[in-house]
Amino acid sequence: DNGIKLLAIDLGASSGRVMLGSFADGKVEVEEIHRFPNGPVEIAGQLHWDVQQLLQEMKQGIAAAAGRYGPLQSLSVDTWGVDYGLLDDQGELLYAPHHYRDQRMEGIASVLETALPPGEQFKLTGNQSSLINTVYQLFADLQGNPGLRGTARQLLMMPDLFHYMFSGVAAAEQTIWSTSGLLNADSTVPSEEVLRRLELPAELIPRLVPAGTVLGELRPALQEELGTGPLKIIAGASHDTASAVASIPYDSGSVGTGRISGLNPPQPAAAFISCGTWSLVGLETTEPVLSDEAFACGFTNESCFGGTNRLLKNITGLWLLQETQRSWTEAGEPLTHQEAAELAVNLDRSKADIAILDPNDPLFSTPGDMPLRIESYCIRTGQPVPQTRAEIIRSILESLALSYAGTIRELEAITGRTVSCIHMVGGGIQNKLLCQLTADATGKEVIAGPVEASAIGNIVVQLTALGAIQAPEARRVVARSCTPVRYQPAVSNYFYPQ
Ligand code: LFR
Repeated sequence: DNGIKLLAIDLGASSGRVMLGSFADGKVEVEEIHRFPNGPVEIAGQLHWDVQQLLQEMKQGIAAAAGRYGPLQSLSVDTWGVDYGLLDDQGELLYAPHHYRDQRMEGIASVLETALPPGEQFKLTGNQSSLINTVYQLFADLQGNPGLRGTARQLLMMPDLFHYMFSGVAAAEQTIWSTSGLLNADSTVPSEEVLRRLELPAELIPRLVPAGTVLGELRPALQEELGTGPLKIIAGASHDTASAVASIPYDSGSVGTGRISGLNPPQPAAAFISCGTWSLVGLETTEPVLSDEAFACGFTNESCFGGTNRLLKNITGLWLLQETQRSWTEAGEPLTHQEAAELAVNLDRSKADIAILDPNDPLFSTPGDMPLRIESYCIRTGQPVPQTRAEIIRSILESLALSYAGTIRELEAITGRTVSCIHMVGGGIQNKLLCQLTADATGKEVIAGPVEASAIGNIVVQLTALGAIQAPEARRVVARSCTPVRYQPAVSNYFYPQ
């Protein structure tokens, strides 16, 4: 038996990829079929998604996979959270969807927050308020262009939009919608209170479906154009972070209620860090955690495959390094990831002079000359300005590790659970120094893998939708398929306070 072949399309911050997933003998394998750029496009001073170009690239990848491997069973797209497109009454896109790093929300945030303060947003939706959230973007769009109230009929989150373009079926997949700030804290229905308070049209939200729902088939015209045969379009865990967390090979004993229980000591928990452009640091819990403490520490609650909750904090991640490298490349002196890691490892480990950055400082959140911004951050905070490339990289990585450690301590305090180990997944774990520094800074074992977390999570969720495996098997399939790399915390640790 040749097993099952399907496609996972993962649209990330720097590139999009069409990946072939193969399932045979209880294991999954992933192969990259087609990779293409996915940066924001500036149009008249605002940042947008290049939807048509992306569709074209995805089609190219699908056709290539079908040509090479024959019949494919299904396809599912995952992307980062919060972004969306608006459709008119003909089902046409009204305009190129905005990219969340666009800055049009800044002017209206205070108006929104007067009507619905961040603390209330958190209690109602479980989401930490953030200018990038769908709720802020939509509010800004409707304020800036009131005519949209007459023309917009449906709001599709980006994976929903691509699934709609492929299948003709519009639905709201739960994990991606759980990043919107528009759903109840359990992510099963829109929050009527939020919609009412902000005067947002409830009709825009399509029917919600859980991760792992077969929406329909690839439209016949596309089947013909791409030579695929009947291919199922699946709403998977279409938020890339939900897919990444679905790929973590821990057992279900790690999922606790998230409530501090005075009676039975709660089970130790495995925490996760999904490492990419963002670092998502958290714990999986059975219910949303809506305590004042969770709010005050900046945690958010999102939905996982299988209906569990993800209590996590968004920390600006390898974005800092990516933008730094982009600046160097533009200056004609590119540095590869590999070189970057090696350079930094070779630095003297006496860390007294390393500047520590707050990765979430607003200074770092938009595209720009990162080395220059790091310099001004250090001057502002009275720290030594890193002088060499190695020092800049080291400063970024140490800062990330320190903020992970602080977040893990907060998670322990908020849930009353001891974090026993940390699963790191995603492209960022190829940076071995970051993994080791994370073990050192937290004092916990780091279990790193899989690297292709979003793609593998996307694939195993599709397998459940196809009925090839049961949901609880998904993580065991990943565990059989990938061998993680373990990092022990350094024994003598003079830099990180434990
Ligand atoms: C990671 C991610 C995060 C989300 C951020 C913005 O790629 O999806 O989970 O908070 O991007 O959408």
